[in-house]
Amino acid sequence: MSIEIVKVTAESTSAETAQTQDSPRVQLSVVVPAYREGRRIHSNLTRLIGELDKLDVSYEIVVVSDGNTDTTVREAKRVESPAVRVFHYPMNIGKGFALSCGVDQSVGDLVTFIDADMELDPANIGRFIDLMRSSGCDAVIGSKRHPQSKVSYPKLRRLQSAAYQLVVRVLFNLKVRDTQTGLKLFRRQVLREALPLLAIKRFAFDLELLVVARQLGYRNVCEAPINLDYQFESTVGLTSAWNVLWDTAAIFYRLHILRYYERRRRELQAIELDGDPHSQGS
Ligand SMILES: Nc1nc2c(ncn2[C@@H]2O[C@H](COP(=O)(O)OP(=O)(O)O)[C@@H](O)[C@H]2O)c(=O)[nH]1
Ligand SMILES: [Mg+2]
Repeated sequence: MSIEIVKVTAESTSAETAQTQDSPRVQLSVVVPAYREGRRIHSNLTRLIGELDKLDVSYEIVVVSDGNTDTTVREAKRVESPAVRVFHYPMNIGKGFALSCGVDQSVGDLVTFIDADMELDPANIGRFIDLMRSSGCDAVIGSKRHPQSKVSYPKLRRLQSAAYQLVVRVLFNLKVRDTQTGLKLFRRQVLREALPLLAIKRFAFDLELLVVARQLGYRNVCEAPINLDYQFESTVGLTSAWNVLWDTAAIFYRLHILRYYERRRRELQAIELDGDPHSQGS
C-alpha cells in the first residue's frame, strides 16, 4: 500500500531542522495518533506541552491525523509551538499505522506514544523516563493494573480488559498485566527493529509490538502506573473488541504456526545486505 503522508505544519517548525541547527538534539519524540479529536486536540496538545516543558529533556511532538475529515488537523495546527509537527493522510488506516508513521517521522532516541484524547495523564511521562533510565529497560508501558495507578473507567470496560489480558496471558505468556494502555515509552532501537515486522495496522497493534519486541530479544519491559480519566468518548465499540480478538488470534498464528516474524526478519535482513554496497565481495 502506498500512502502519501502530507506534513501540514510550516517547514520552519520541523524537528529535523532543529536537529541540524544549534538547538539541542531531540531526546524525546512524543507520537500522538489522532482520530476524530476535533476541537479538543488544541487544549490537549497545549496540556501535553505544559507537562513536557517541566521535564529536563528536549522533545518534539509528532501528531498523526489518520484520515480525519473533521477539524482535528486545523485545531492541531493552531498550537503555537515549534516542537509540534502535524502529519496527515487522507484515508483512515488505523491507530497502529498512524503510530508507525509517526515513529518514521520522528528523531528522538526515546519515543513515547500517547493517545490524543489525554485520558492518560501526560504528567506520567516524566516517571516513565525516570524508570527507563534507572532500570535500563527496553520499554515502559502504562498499566491500568499497576497498584499505584489511579484509574476511573466503566465496569464493562474493566471486565473486557481483564478478560482480554487473561487471553493474552494464556496465548503469549507476556510478563505484563496490561498491553493495551495508550501510554508507552520505547527506546528507538526497539521500534526500529520491531515496527517493520508488524502486520497489524489497526487493532491489537500494541500487543503485536510487544510480542515481536520480545521475539527480537527485548524482554526487559517495565510496567508503570498511570492516571486514567475516562471520558466516555471511546471509538472502541463491541465490533472493535471482536476485531481485537480476531487480530490477537492472527498474531498467535503468525508467531507459532507461520513463524511469520522470523521469516520476515530474515527477508528484511537479506534485502538490507543486498542493498549494502559494503556487503559485495569485499
Ligand atoms: N490515528 C488514529 N488514531 C486513532 C484511531 N482510532 C482511535 N485513535 C486515537 O487513539 C486514541 C484512543 O482511542 P479511543 O477511541 O479513545 O480508545 P480508548 O481510549 O481505548 O477507548 C485516541 O486518541 C484516538 O484519537 C485511528 O483509527 N487512527
Ligand atoms: Mg480514549
